[in-house]
Amino acid sequence: MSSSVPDYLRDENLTQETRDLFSSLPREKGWLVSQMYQYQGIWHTPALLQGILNCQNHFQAKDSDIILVTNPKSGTTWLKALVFALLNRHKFPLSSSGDHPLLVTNPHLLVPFLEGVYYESPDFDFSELPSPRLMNTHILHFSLPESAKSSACKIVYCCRNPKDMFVSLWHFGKKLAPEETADYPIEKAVKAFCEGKFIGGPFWDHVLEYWYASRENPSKVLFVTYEELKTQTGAEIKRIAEFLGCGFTGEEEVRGEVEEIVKLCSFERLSNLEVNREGKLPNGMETKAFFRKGEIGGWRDTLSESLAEEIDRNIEEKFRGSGLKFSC
Ligand code: PAP
Repeated sequence: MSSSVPDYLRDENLTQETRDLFSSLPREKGWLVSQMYQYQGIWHTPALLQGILNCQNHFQAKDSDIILVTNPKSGTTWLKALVFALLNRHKFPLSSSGDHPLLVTNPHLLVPFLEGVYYESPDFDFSELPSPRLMNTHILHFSLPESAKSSACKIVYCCRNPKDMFVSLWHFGKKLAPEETADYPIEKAVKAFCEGKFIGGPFWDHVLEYWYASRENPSKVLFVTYEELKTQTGAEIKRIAEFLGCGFTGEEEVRGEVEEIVKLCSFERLSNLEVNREGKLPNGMETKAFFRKGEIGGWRDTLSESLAEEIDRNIEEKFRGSGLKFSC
């Protein structure tokens, strides 16, 4: 793989136990990675699977924890920024936002990615994080560490319409690993996505598990969408704050705190910061890779009508009867 490929797409640092487990798992040659493995129903890169196993074995959730969950490319970076800003609005006031951490630090460095950290530093001490601990993951609900399910910790799940998510991942992969993805036609990738044999897939299992969990236990799991975040950002920030038990006071609203968070975390603001244009994460990934278009319906310039219809048909079938609809 080329040197720009982040650690979590490699297959180094795997324990012997994990290599043994791999031999019993279904495997496929995937887009972007030479091998993906299916574990607890989801297709993973070897490194992220190692991270998930470490996380399942070692992570102990606390009642006060907040875990942000997404499918890759569904709004992770944005959600991290929004929730970081709202939780820390007293510590880092928004009005004097000239020195706000989000202006000088990429959101991924402010909110640790559980399986990524557990892959890169298996001994990382999460107990050192300030309370409430704010973390993110792509782990399926079923596969979350037991304590994350049994404790009172809060989960905010953000879902994005599958065509935009797929297209975002497609471009991300091409940027990250141009040589490895060059000969892989998009038709084949759409087919794999619709069969569920795509990194992080099946898409529908991931989304539906959290969708049903949010309906069964609305005080534990909050379900938000990228599209609603985009069209009514302020209202969604308030909804997330209420859910997390740190709703805005009337005075804060009058002072315009919600609007300050909307502005600070907007695509335009974050994507133009030096740290997000020129920066790199410790694993070598360029921070600009997390900011592309930030639009609803941006899939139109990448997917042909027939590929879009193929995804639509598949999604319609998988989500039928769930009560969850994708509008674009
Ligand atoms: P990750 O799961 O790998 O961390 P994630 O942040 O979910 O990635 O996805 C990046 C997408 O979010 C990009 O979408 P696009 O490819 O369709 O453009 C990126 O542009 C978008 N994004 C990043 N920050 C923001 C933001 N502040 N507002 C809206 N969209 C954003």
